[in-house]
Amino acid sequence: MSPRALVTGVTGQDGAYLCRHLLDRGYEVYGTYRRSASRNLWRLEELGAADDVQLVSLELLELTNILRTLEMVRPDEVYNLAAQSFVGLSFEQPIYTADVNGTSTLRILESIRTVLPACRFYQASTSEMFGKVQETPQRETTPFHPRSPYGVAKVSAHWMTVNYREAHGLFACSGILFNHESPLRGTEFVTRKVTSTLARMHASGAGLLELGNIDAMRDWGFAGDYVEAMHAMLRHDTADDFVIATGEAHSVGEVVVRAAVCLGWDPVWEGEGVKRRCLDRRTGRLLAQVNPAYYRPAEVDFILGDASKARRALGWAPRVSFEELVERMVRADCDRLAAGRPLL
Ligand code: NAP
Ligand code: G4F
Repeated sequence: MSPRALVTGVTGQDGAYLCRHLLDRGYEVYGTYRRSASRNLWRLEELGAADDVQLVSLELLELTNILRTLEMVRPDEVYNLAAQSFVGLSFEQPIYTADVNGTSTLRILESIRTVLPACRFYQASTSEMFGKVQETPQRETTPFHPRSPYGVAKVSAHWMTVNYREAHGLFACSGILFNHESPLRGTEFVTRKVTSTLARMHASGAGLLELGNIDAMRDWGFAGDYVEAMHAMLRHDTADDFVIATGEAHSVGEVVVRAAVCLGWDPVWEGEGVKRRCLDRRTGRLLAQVNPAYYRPAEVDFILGDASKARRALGWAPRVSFEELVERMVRADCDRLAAGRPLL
């Protein structure tokens, strides 16, 4: 019989890539989405997975909904990817974020313990838990110091996952993933904001990219590589926690430069502080500028992961480089525009 997976947050970036990965390995995949006026399956469609995933309506805030879903699907593996995943919004909606990202993980763990204790569980944890970093690079043993309500909620979910493993013997893993991007990334996240805005500016000859902290450094990888690590964690012989990262960090400003080069511009950042601007050297065209409105109340300045435990235990390593990742995202946005498709 095919193994059966339940993936929460199937309309999101990672949900789509993970479904594709599991389907390709013979899984029967159930994907949860939350009901809305219009279904949002474009990512699954782009990966050719929309017709093969069995869709289940699930609201993470509703415990009875989680219990009924587990009883109905009876999965071998649960991947909890659903979350309010935008760090910036968590400063405006801290209580909602704590409930969805923190307490909902507890709802799922308690439901698994009650209904299906043999089921394996993956929690989508994050490098945001390291926040104001206590050592560099960050590894599984690095103490947490989250810098946003998002990060705090994810720390709570991480420790609940560890606790249900230690207290109740659940096969529960926490994947501490550093930023991972793709052509399916939401346009509110900085990499895709850059590639979609610059692609539109390139096609139309007008517009301007406005950003917040362009000095923030992230360890950026490709989402398609990272979902392989999620699956490997649940197929490992023991439940454990793993950092997943590339081990290479780049600034937001570098993302802009790389994307602009892919579009044929010759970009250079000039100026100081909030007056910084990125120009095309050849034409003098203003491509990007800093707008303090995009600054966050507390920032994660520099994160860099050490994934050597995952490399050793799971045989996992990233394949797509930073340069190739940005190029793929720019190309995908240009192709969408050329085909008259919206940049969602
Ligand atoms: P994403 O694209 O924003 O997807 C989030 C998913 O969660 C969407 O399907 C969303 O549904 C769903 N969701 C949100 N609130 C919900 C609720 N109350 N009930 C049910 N579903 C809900 O995020 P992602 O980039 O794929 O990330 C997947 C997970 O990994 C998240 O937990 C995120 O925090 C974590 N993570 C991401 C990264 C990264 O760099 N991408 C790194 C570390 C950890 P709608 O489509 O209806 O909004
Ligand atoms: O792309 P971001 O919004 O991602 P952030 O905050 O690192 O969070 C993402 O990665 C986490 C893993 O570490 C995930 F857990 C989380 O769910 C999400 O997927 O911002 C990246 C950096 C930040 O320092 C931000 O201040 O870019 C900076 N930035 C500068 N200007 C901007 C902008 N971010 C956004 N979204 N928009 C800007 O205009």
